[in-house]
Amino acid sequence: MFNMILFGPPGSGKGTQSENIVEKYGLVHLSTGNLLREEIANKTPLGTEAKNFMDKGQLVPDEVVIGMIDNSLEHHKDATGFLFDGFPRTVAQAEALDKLLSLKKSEISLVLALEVSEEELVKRLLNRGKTSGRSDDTDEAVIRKRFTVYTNETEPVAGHYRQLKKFNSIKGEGSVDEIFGAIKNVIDKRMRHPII
Ligand code: B4P
Repeated sequence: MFNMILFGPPGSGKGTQSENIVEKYGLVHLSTGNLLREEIANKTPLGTEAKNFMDKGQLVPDEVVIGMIDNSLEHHKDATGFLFDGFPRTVAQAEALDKLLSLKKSEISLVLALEVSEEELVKRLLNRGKTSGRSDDTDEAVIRKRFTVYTNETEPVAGHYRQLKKFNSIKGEGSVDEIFGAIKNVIDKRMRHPII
């Protein structure tokens, strides 16, 4: 199996590039953000709870997102690999993911981070907020709060995978095609030289 994590701050292009990666490499796309927004759209109790956190720019509790990922892995037993987008966002989520995969005799093959400056991120998210209807993208204070949460809770996940020698990063600014070209180089290299 080839399992990768697309990593980076809110608005760095994870959702955008995930579409390209999934199409080219046939991985199953698991985006916790999309799964949570589906729960909200379906007005489930989980969605109602999650919306309270998301609208404030906070993370949804670990046990909620870990449970969602566990269910999704079970639903795709025949997958040849997974692309995790926006997950894990805390070290506890990363440890839980490593455990879930090891139960399936698998592991993370690659973590790839997209690096984008904060000013560019704010511009992209406010721009998306104009058309997406996403309530977490319309208020600059909420966007800035998401960056603080990212620095405090999510950045340490990079250290977790750096220690395991699985962490790589590329510049996430430029055209979508240019960035996808750089992503393909890293993935192809890792597929040729897996970490054993
Ligand atoms: P997510 O849905 O993961 O969203 P995101 O981080 O805001 O955005 P993403 O990075 O995917 O956006 P993209 O760059 O594609 O999370 C939303 C919320 O859900 C979180 O704040 C949290 O509350 C909750 N949540 C999700 N997962 C969780 C977890 N594991 N644990 C706890 N809580 C969780 O797109 C951004 C914009 O940039 C788009 O408009 C796009 O068109 C544009 N763009 C992309 N690439 C570009 C480029 N190269 N140049 C210019 N613009 C570009």
